Amino acid sequence: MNTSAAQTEPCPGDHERFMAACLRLAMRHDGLTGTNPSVGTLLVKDGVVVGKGITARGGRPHAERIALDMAEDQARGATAYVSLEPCAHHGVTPPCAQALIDAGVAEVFTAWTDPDNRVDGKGHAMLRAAGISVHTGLCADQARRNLLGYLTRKSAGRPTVTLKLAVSRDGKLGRQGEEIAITGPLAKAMVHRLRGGHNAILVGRGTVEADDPDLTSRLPGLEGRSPHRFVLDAHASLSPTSRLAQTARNVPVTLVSAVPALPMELTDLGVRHGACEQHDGQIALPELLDDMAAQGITTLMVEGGATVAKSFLELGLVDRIALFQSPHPLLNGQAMGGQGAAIDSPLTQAHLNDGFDLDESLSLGADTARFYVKR
Ligand code: AOF
Ligand code: ZN
Repeated sequence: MNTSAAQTEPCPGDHERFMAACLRLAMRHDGLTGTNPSVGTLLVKDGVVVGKGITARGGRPHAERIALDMAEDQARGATAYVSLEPCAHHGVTPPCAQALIDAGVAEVFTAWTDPDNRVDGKGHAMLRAAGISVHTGLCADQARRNLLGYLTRKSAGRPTVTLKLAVSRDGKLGRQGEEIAITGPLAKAMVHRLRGGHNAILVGRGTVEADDPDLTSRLPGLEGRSPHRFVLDAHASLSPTSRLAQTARNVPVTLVSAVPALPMELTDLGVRHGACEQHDGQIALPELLDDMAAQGITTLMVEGGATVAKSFLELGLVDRIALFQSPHPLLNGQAMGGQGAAIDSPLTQAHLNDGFDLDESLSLGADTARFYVKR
């Protein structure tokens, strides 16, 4: 028996392992590739990785090109794992499907078909027509979760929306007009990590007034990943001394406002004006999200407050929920004190039961974090 051949023949578990590695690779450039999705590619020969690539910052070159350049001649006869169907179109770069064919790759595994109408199955078809054996849908669930921003922008023309809520055990978000820390330092660090994985973050004017947040990502190594900050501020009344206004030169701040122009003291600080449509005196959220998608924003995190969260939920605009929960009730536990009326969380068990699946659950010290994905 030829044992060495048997050892190098990948088993189904290996294919999944390589694709999982590919998906993790792609995540490194999430939010850094503009309107292009961040894709990962591994080229594997005799069980050894001979090439790897991630869609470059800014969106080009594509992942396959980078992996092929690394592998050079070793790409011949190799197996390619690509987190998204290789492109079939002549865009800014030549088609990756053709590049894989030209390099002599023998077999291709992909996790998801590219919904871009210039690709949409044509990449797979080109590879098959060239005699390459193609397997699609490997690790598809994980790929869908990772690509959700890109997929939502392609299918619904808007960014994917993560609603972040921090609630006390009795389901309160805080108290009117007061800054209360509901959850502890580990949950806070996780929020900063989440911010770093989104292109944009949005809050209502009331949250800025109550908390004076800066909404940046301040974890070591993620300082450069702070998202574009949007404030729903119909009357453009953001204080020039707020942390947001004071840091607008370093990390962009846009006031979404119905006024024709922002006050000069805000524009002087670098605060941008986002025009908006209004419906019944309220900022029209679907149109705002369309505008964001047109600017290349694929992932948006909504961080409060209760009214903004409620509007997003009611309009069915929430794709993911990051729910942080403290074990303490607001009224009796460590978060007690203060005089303002308690604010109820707009998220109900009925919302979760009807529309979301629990994806992941974590303990963060005494707090818990639960991540839900729209069904
Ligand atoms: C791939 N590999 O790494 C990425 C792909 O403007 P272009 O020419 O860069 O094309 C953008 C489209 O390419 C994008 O909408 C998506 O369909 C695909 N992205 N394809 O083969 C990659 N990022
Ligand atoms: Zn490509």
